[in-house]
Amino acid sequence: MNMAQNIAAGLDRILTMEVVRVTERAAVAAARLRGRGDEKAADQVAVDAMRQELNRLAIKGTVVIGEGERDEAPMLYIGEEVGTGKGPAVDIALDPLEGTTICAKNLPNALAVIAIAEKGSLLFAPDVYMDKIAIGPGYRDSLIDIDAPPAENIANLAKAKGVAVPDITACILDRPRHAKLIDAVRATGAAIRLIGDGDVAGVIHTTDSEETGIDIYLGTGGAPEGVLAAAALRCTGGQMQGRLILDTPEKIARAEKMGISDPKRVYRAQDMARGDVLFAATGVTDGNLLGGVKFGRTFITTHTIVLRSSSRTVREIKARHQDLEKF
Ligand code: VTB
Repeated sequence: MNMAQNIAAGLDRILTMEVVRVTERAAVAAARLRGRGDEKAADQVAVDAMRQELNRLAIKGTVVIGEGERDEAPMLYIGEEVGTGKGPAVDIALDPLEGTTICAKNLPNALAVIAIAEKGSLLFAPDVYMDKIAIGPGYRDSLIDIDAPPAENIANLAKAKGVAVPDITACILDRPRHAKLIDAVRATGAAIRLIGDGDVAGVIHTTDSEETGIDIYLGTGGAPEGVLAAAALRCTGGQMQGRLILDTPEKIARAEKMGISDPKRVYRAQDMARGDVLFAATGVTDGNLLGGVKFGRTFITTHTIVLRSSSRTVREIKARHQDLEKF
């Protein structure tokens, strides 16, 4: 396939390199406010920085997963047009600071995240909870089932991985709503890594279990974070299932307005992020997969992964920024 055909077939390849700046910049801005106990301020600077950089990209972008509805979020709201307007028409899902509390406490795995996909190919998810289950690549299709008991999923995974159940580690958000789930997983003998926030990272961590020690992600988190994680998994090859939790008539109506007619539908990663997808995440705080931003005397270091679904390329970019003025 030549370059022109490649572009016609999906996203512009050049974007893969360009998008890095967007998450790098947001991460550096947020990192300056690590450990200050001010979640809002950290989020705000990340949003400003991401938006500025995003508006330099040669795309005709529409934010589909962003900071919120137009009336509640002045910037990077759902529906906002971003980019220079000259370039491919794309959908964008973003979270300039995934894990605002993590950043405010300077704990592991806060990220600046973005996914770019062909127009109309990202799930337009309402800001409700989503039940999620995810594992990494290399397993047969449908090894996991969101409707099966956790013990069954964990036993199937252990068997497929060729290890004993106690050698499996599940990542779960530390929330009272997960008490039963946590008990059920512990009853199997498997280990749990409880995380305070940041389930985009939690899901992504399943894709490199050797490095992160996480084999499976279980539990409910934000639906927008589910779409972002699905975009990453489309590129790395893991499996994910998600179901929106639409437990009130108001939420069902909200979802309907966004085009969701079956409130009980189970979405796989490929249903949440279709077609060609680009995904980038830069570490804000040190984490299992990505190092956090480091402020040196003469340069700033950032660590980013950039993924693309059509080629399944995983790029890690460690950048040394010597022109400190730009931040
Ligand atoms: C998760 C997590 C986010 O929200 O999606 C979580 O990834 C779910 O909501 O970092 P609750 O906090 O209500 O459980 C965050 O923690 C914050 O957006």
